[in-house]
Amino acid sequence: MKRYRIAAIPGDGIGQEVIAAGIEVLQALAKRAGGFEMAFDHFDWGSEHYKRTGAMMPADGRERIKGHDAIFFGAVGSPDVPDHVSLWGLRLAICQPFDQYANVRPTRLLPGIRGPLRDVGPADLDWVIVRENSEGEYAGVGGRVHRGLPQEVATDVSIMTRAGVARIMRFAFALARSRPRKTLTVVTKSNAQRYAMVMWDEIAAEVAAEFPDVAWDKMLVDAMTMRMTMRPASLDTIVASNLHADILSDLAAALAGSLGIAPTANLNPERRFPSMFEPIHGSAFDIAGKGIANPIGTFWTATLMLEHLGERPAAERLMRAIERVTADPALHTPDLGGRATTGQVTAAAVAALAGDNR
Ligand code: GGG
Repeated sequence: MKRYRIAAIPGDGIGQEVIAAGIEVLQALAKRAGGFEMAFDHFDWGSEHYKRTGAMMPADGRERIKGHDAIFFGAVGSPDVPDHVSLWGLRLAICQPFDQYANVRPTRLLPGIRGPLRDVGPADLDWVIVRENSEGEYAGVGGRVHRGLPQEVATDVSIMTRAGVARIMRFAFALARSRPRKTLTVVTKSNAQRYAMVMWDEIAAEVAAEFPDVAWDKMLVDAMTMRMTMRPASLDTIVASNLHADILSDLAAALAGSLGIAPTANLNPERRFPSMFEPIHGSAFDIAGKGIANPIGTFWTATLMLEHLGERPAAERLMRAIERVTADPALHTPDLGGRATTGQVTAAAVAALAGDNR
């Protein structure tokens, strides 16, 4: 019997509710699927920890989770802590030192969910966005001088390295190759950003030569928003810089019905460090504590974690349960226009797992 040790970091707001739901479903799945167990170690890091101690996580935080098989993360962000403090103090403080450079964001129209696009069905919207997750606009390079004075200067410098761009391109081309359509769209802004983004394009073309069986094209990020909306079926795998992909994946989630269903994996593909799995959504303080957060994004995220752990049949089993639940509009939470609670959706997922005899 395999036993996985998972570090659970629910974080802020609805992160608490969806991670509890995710653990309940994963434990039910492990029991149903057999062959593996999951042991969760709980870490109370986040904005409350910051208010108590002055840090989002302890100084030895990464040391305490670096031996785990995976990290199951909720959300970060609180109305009474500046967003840049909470984001850099927790999510990015894990992603960047653990070199989780490939952020993978699948988007599909799940059964029973209608997106806002007219005449667009599940066959027309089936994407994976690959977000460069270690540098670019999130390099953390910059500063402020002469604070508060009329001559104040502030910079955020986007850093792109040949090594960083080449590895995310290789990852994205390989992922595109593994999907039936073998198609990759490289998002850029090299008309306006004439140094790093031009290098980004050049490296894309160089890496493309290693993948002659993958068809690829290039889109300016502004035009990409239009293509995603007007011609979704023309897209399959997409690779973009840290910031561009962050924005595009919110659009993708909205086009697939709700941010509440969107999953993500922060991968260290070489497995030198644990990878981290989280729903795309943030802490959503407006609905925190009301019991109406959509746990589907976390359940889908759990399938990505299972795939990473090598438990593909269990991941497929969980995905079938998710699709059974979303197919029933009575089990839609308010973000999907329904009235179901987090608890009802979770119970339905557990029941769907129990009833799956495959
Ligand atoms: N679960 C994802 C999450 O908590 N995101 C918070 C956030 O503000 N993210 C911004 C970013 O990562 O760029």
